[in-house]
This record gives sequence, C-alpha cells and structure tokens, in this order.
Amino acid sequence: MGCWARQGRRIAAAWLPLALRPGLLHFRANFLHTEFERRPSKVVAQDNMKVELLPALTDNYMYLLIDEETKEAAIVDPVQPQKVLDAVRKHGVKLTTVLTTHHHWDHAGGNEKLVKMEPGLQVYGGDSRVGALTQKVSHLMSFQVGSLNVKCLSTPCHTSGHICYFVTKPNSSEPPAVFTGDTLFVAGCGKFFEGTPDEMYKALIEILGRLPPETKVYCGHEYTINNLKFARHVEPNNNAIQEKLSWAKVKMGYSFWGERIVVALEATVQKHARETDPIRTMGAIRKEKDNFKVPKD
Ligand SMILES: N[C@@H](CCC(=O)N[C@@H](CS)C(=O)NCC(=O)O)C(=O)O
Ligand SMILES: [Zn+2]
Ligand SMILES: [Zn+2]
Repeated sequence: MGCWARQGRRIAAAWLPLALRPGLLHFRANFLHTEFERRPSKVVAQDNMKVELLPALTDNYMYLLIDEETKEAAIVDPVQPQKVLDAVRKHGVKLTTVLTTHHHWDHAGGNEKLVKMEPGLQVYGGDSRVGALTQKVSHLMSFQVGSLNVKCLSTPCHTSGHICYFVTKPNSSEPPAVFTGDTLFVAGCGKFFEGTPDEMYKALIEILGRLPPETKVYCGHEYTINNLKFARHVEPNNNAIQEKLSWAKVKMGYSFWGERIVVALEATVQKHARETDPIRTMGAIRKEKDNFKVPKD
C-alpha cells in the first residue's frame, strides 16, 4: 500500500494501495491544487519555465508551458483551442508544440481544430489514435521546446498509449515538471481502461515515483475532493485524510502540495480490500472506486 505522508504523518491515497516494502518510494509530489468550484487560471513562474494552468470543460486542465529563454511554448492536452490561443496571445509567446497525454476526447479532442487554427504545430503523442498526431513517441524519447527538455514517459494502463511528459531546464537548478494526464491525480489515479493493476503499479511506483523529489506534478483533472472522499471511505480512521479534505474544500486559489508518497505495508487498505498482494489490492481498490458513489460531505 502506498500512502501520502506529510510532515511525518500518513494520508492514505486510496490509490496507491500497494502492499510494498516500507520506504521504497522516494517521491516528493508537488501537486498543484486549484480551488474546486472557481478553478481560476493560474501561472506558476520559475526562472526559465513558466506554466499556466488553464481549466477546461468541467474538471480538465490544459497547461501552457513556456520557455522564458526563447519565448517558445507548448500546450498540454488543448481540448479547448480558443482558450489556448487567448493565453498564447496574452503571454506573447510562439506556440510550436502540442503534448498529448492520451487519445481520449477530453484531452486530445481539440487537436484537429487547434492545428487548423495554428498550422505547423508539432503534435506529440504515444498513440496513433491521437488526433492530428505528427510525432509518435515512445518511452524515454526526448525533444526540445525552446531550451527546455521534454522526456516522454510511457505509462500504459488508463490507455495503452498514455504518455507523461517530464520537463527540465538543462544546467539549471529549477525544479522539473511532469504532466501526468489521466495516470496520476491528487490522491488518485486514472481508471484502468486499457491496462492492468500491474501496469498502473509500474507507472506510479517505478516511473513517476522515481522522478526527482522536487518535481512539480500537473495532472489532467481536478478530482482532489472526490479522491479524498474515497480515501476516507477506505480508511475511515485516518485523520490526515479528513484534515486534507477540509483543507481542500476551503482552499481558495491554489498551492503546491509537498507530499511524500511513501510506500509501506498499509494493513488497513489491504484489509479493506480483503487482499494481501499489493497489485491485487490495487486492482480491487480501483474496482471499488469505479463504483463509488461520492457522498455530498
Ligand atoms: N465523472 C467522474 C469520473 C469521470 C472519469 O471516468 N474520469 C476518468 C478520466 S477522464 C478517470 O480515469 N477518472 C478516475 C476516477 O474516476 O477515479 C468524476 O468526476 O469523478
Ligand atoms: Zn482519459
Ligand atoms: Zn480525462
């Protein structure tokens, strides 16, 4: 079982319900949480890398990634192209690149329209089903957006061609960023539409979990409150979940979450799932979440 630890305390992410060796995972996940109802667009500015969160549809996020050195930009999952171009204009940058996490319409559904509006864009993705795809990528392939380096991380499970994009500024001390699409959310993960618990385990623990601890995580949806309500259902006696939920409900604006995902033997989650094997536990918990009715409070 994995859990979220903050200041030495545990918050079970019902989602990383993996009965593993304690301390195996060393991943400080700096999630970006945006207030649930208002969902304002926000800019996270570093010296060279700037990211604007662009809320889209009901609970999706698009992300505009800007290289300050060259003023070149990439957009992650541009499902609402006009909103993207408005943000591009506002920042006065040159949009060259589309980073598509996976082919689902709420992520890739704007690609065709965007390339019509803005011809010449490079459209990256790990799946031939991605609209307007120009560059099919695979695990560990990398390319540049201006002076930023983008490394593709294959995380099949939610869809078979799902890619997370890990972005660094070479020769700098800036924290990297990772765009996780529907693989990893705050306190949760995506549904296993085209993969197995074993694949999600690998994606979360062996790939995303091994990124540098200061990496900022930008996920594809705002599911924080629902995920925490499910975590509370799985671990009703874990006060840290309740605290985080209260925090998430009242939080205005956004903040980074400095959370450490610690993989430990989480007996309560295994017991809840009536499983003893980590991967089977993960499968059982995901199945339960698929049918979970989120309570109002
Ligand atoms: N409508 C539901 C779920 C919609 C849904 O199926 N979302 C996909 C991504 S587009 C998913 O993987 N959700 C993860 C989950 O529901 O735990 C919600 O808002 O929680
Ligand atoms: Zn999806
Ligand atoms: Zn989605």
